[in-house]
Amino acid sequence: MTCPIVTGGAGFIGSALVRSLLAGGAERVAVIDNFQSGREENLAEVRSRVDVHRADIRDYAAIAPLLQGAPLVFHLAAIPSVPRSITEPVPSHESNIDGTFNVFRAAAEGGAGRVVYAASSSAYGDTEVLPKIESMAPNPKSPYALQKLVGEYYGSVFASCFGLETVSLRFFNVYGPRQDPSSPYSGVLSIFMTRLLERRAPVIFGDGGQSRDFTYVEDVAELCIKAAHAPAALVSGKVYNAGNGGRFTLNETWQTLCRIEGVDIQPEYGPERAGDVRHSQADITAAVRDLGHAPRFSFEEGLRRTLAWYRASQA
Ligand code: UD2
Repeated sequence: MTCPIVTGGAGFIGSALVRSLLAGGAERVAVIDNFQSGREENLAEVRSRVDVHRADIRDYAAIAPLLQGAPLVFHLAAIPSVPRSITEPVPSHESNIDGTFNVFRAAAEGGAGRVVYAASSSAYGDTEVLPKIESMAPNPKSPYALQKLVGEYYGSVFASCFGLETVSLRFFNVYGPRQDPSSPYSGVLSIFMTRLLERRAPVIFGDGGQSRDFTYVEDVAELCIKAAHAPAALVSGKVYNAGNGGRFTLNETWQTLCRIEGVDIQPEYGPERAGDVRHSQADITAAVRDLGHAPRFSFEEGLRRTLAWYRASQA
């Protein structure tokens, strides 16, 4: 394989990364996806420049030949969701830990150039201090958080023991066009957006005072590409926050959406979710310094763009 590869490339974030790679000069991009949550239509307008391989990262024999000699591997394939990892811990473990090990192993044995790994802000758990900085001790509160953390550790160990260049990016609550709102495990903003357009109240789990550093998908895609090209001596084996740097409570977020849309809908409240982190906010100093991270989308701008996409896709 001579072009960049994106595992999970038919998914919400993966397909945004594929589009950014192509827009940034890649002639072709290869995608590995098992299409469990990925969708062909996410790649529709770039499909002629994408080599799609329907394969599962849990199947080493299937993916190893695809990663052979790849200049860059972006490993985004995963079963996301904190609550899903609690109700269905086995598939989540198999994809997120075993599958991730397979990707690192295939990349190392196949002589791949670098692996950029999609880690998660959930690794921090609840910290006494905000924003959260990479030097803080991880404190995973859910199987998902632990699984994503294990992937980071594998990334560091593959760098130190097997000479594979790796960079882990802790994604902070990524949102934007194409995030699938249809599952109970969907990201909160995709659910809020569709509820808003249907003029229905969302259900907020807990008191709505929990906060997130919501990060627009294009900013994350750009950062993945920057992480792929940063000097190895500086970044390989390391972990960086991939956030926006801000923090909004769910109550504030719903109010902002209602204001943008010009409606007044009171949310409903339900029980707090198991494994939920209370507050999340990234210190992005290290990513700015070492990777050139430069988020372009304010929260309100990102919300407006995303809402416009959901409106168009429902029309
Ligand atoms: C975690 C990670 C995130 C990413 C993601 C992948 C943290 C802080 N963030 O996101 O970086 O790895 O996992 O899945 O750990 N909620 C509602 N109503 C709903 C849906 C959700 O109130 O209908 C709440 C939920 O309880 C939580 C917040 O919204 O407090 C965000 O939930 P989410 O599932 O969108 O993402 P989260 O924070 O688990």
